[in-house]
Order: sequence, then structure tokens, then C-alpha cells
Amino acid sequence: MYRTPLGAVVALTASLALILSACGGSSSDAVVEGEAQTTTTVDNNSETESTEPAAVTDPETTEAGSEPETTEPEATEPETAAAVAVNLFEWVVEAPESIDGGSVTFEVSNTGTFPHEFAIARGDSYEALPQESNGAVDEEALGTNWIGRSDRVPPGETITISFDLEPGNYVFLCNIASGPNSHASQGQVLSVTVS
Ligand SMILES: [Cu+2]
Repeated sequence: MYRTPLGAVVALTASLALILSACGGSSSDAVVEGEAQTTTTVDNNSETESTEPAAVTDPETTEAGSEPETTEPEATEPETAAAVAVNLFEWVVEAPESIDGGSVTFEVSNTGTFPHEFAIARGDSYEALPQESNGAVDEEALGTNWIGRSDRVPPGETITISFDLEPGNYVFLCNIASGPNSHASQGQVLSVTVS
């Protein structure tokens, strides 16, 4: 009679211990799973966040880079179209005798066999300009009517130079001189009207 109840108590105690340990095990497993799920969710978010800004940045960089490229050619074309062609050779200045004023760009070619330069003085004609004994234009005497000159252009070469020209009468010339000789006195001058 005693053994059965005792055996039942032992059996109940053992089963309680199993239930307690099972409950403890299951509750700790649930905590680990919850942490694992939370970590996984955070990882997914950070991966998604890092991917989105990179995708947004690439198109912005491409758009910003393409806009200036479209603008640059438009700004260059008018400057090229406005250039006035000038040819220098012995003993001639070849250029249009009437041009528009403002900032004028000249494309100056030396098609001769000597070095020449492109110079501009303000005046009605070469004969009316102050001159030195060799026929070169007297640049100091001209004062503000001496507009300026290019560097010497070697034979076969072309340079580009710009001058601001108000409306009026000008003389285009080569003012190179050597001793008693000057290119201007040999005829390398041209009267030009700027309007
Ligand atoms: Cu010359």
C-alpha cells in the first residue's frame, strides 16, 4: 500500500522536474530566438538604407556632369563666328575694309616670307598719321590713337588677337622697321571703317 503512493510521488516529482526544466529550456530558447530575429531585422534595415543613398547619388552626379558639357559648346561657337580674317605678306595688309565695332577678334595669318605683325592705329589714313623718318608710324605721338599690336607672326603661322574698337576710321598696318626701311612705307597699310 505504501510503495504505490511513494512511487507515485517520485514519479510526480520527476515529471515536475522535467516540466520545470522543459519550461526553463523553452523560455530561454524563446529569448535567443527573439534576439536573433531582432538582429536580423536590424541588418536588413541597414543594408537597405546603405543601398538607397548610393542609388540616389549616382543619377545626381551624372545629371550634374552632363549639364555643363551642353553649355560649353554653345558659348564657344559665337566667338569663332565673329573672327575677322587678316592676311599679312610683302607688302600688304589684306582684310575687310568695313567691319562692325565692339570686341573684335582677328585671325591673322602670315602668308609671306618675312615676319610681320598686325597693328591698329586710329586715323583717317596712313598718310595722315604721325610718322618717323623711315615711314614707321610714331606710336608715342599717336597716344591713345595707337590701339595696339600683335606679337610678330612668323611666315606660315596664324594667331588670334582681339581689340576693342569704337566706331570710326582706323589704319591696319605692320609697323616693323629696320634702319631706314619700314614695312608701312613700302605699302603694308590698309584704311578700315568701323561702324
Ligand atoms: Cu610687315
